[in-house]
Amino acid sequence: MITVYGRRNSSSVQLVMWTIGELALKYERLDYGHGQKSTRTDDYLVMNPMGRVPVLTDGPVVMFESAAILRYLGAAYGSEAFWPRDPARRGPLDTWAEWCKNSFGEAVLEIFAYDVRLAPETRDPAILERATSKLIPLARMLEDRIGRGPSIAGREFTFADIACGHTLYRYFTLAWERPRLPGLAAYYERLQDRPVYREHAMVSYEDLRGSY
Ligand SMILES: N[C@@H](CCC(=O)N[C@@H](CS)C(=O)NCC(=O)O)C(=O)O
Repeated sequence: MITVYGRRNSSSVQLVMWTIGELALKYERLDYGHGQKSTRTDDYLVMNPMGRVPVLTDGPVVMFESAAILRYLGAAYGSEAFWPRDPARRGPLDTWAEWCKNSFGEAVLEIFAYDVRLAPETRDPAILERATSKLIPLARMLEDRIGRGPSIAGREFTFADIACGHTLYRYFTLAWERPRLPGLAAYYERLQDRPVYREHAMVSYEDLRGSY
C-alpha cells in the first residue's frame, strides 16, 4: 500500500497525488506539513531529513522529492505510454519534466509567494515585477513546446504533463498579469477534462494566505 505524507494544498504533494490518480493506484494520504501534523518529529525526519512534504512510502521504499517520486511511480507502475522504457524516447520528455519543475514551476512559486504567502502589508511590488518578468518568457517557452498539443509529448499523455501541468492551476488563478498565450490556456483546459487533475491539482490555497 502506498502512503503519502503531505497536505493537499502543497504543490509538491499535488504532483504526487495527481500521478497516483492517473495510475489508478491504491493509497492513503496523511495530512502532514504546514497547519497539519508536524514534519519535525524524529520519526518524520528519518523519512525526510529536510522536514518537508511530500514523503511517499511503498512497502520498504521510502522517498522524498516529488519529482523523484513521479519518476519512481512511472517506472514502477506506469504504462509504456506514460513512462517510455526506451531512454531515447523518455530522455527528451524528461528534459521538459525537469525544466517544468525547476524553471517554470519555481517561477510560478515566486508569484505564489508574493500573492498568497506574503501578508498584503509586507508586499513590495518590485518583487512581483521581477517575478513576472522571469515567468513570462518561461511561459512562452512552454507555449511553444506544447504547440497544438495535445500534450508535452505530442499525442500521448506522459509523466512530463504532470511535471508541467501541476502548477498551472496556480499559474492561471493567481493575481498577476498573465501574457496572452492561447496554446497554454488550451492545454490547461484539456488538463481540466481529467477528473484526477481536478481532484488533486486544483486545490484551494486560501488556507495558506499570509502564512509567511
Ligand atoms: N523539492 C521538494 C520541495 C518540498 C517542499 O518545499 N515542500 C513544501 C510544500 S510545497 C513544504 O514542505 N513546506 C513546509 C510544510 O508544509 O511544512 C519537492 O519537490 O518535494
